[in-house]
Amino acid sequence: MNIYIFDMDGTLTLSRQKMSKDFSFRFLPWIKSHLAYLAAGSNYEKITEQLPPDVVSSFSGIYSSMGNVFHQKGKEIYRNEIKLNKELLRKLEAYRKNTLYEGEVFGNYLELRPGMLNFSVLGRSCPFAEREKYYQWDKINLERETIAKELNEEFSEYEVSLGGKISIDIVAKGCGKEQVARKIRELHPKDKIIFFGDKTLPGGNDYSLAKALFEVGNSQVVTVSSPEDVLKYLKI
Ligand code: M1P
Repeated sequence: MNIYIFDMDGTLTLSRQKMSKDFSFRFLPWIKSHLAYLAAGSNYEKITEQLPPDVVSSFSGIYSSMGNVFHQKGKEIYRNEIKLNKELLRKLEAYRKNTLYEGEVFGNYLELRPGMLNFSVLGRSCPFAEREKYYQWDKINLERETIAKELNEEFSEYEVSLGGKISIDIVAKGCGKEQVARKIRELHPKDKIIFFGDKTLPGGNDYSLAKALFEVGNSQVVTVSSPEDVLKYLKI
């Protein structure tokens, strides 16, 4: 039997958007007849906002906050916490203050989730149009990539990666999505694992999971650019 793992933002949905009606119509019958897990950077609350309840309940388990929280049948099974270094927080404040982005910035730029911190210079409370505006600017100016590189060099106890469109995810070393590979391999020692993610290359927040799956063996990583790619690959 194959075991499937899906990232959420950029893979099953557009970043921070609800699963489209067409996608859920085609995906729901498929997931009901397969064994699948979710491995999202988002927290559980956002997952239940973005995915319809029958899709949520069809997963065999849901790993949220980069694998630091695990839910089964709507019940939280475990959660990890993260210790934040004051110097790291000071640095993040300085990035926000000294950004070269000239558009408006918004609140909730530091979002603490179980086992991780999500940082966005733009601020998570931005309207959707501003999210796209920053994303296009960042694609040219590589602000997030530069911040992640600098933080990874300076703070060896953390791992900093790019997830969605406006933010970066910070976890304690070894406490990112790679945890999911080991947990699922323990639950399913002999089955082939197939993982779908959009940020599976170095620097992306699916990379540690893709790498860990390679290490645990008998697995495959499918890199997608959109939910459409998932449907095409699954032929549904
Ligand atoms: O799951 C991918 C990412 O989705 C969101 O990213 P952004 O708001 O930058 O588009 C965040 O929830 C982020 O943590 C997560 O990794």
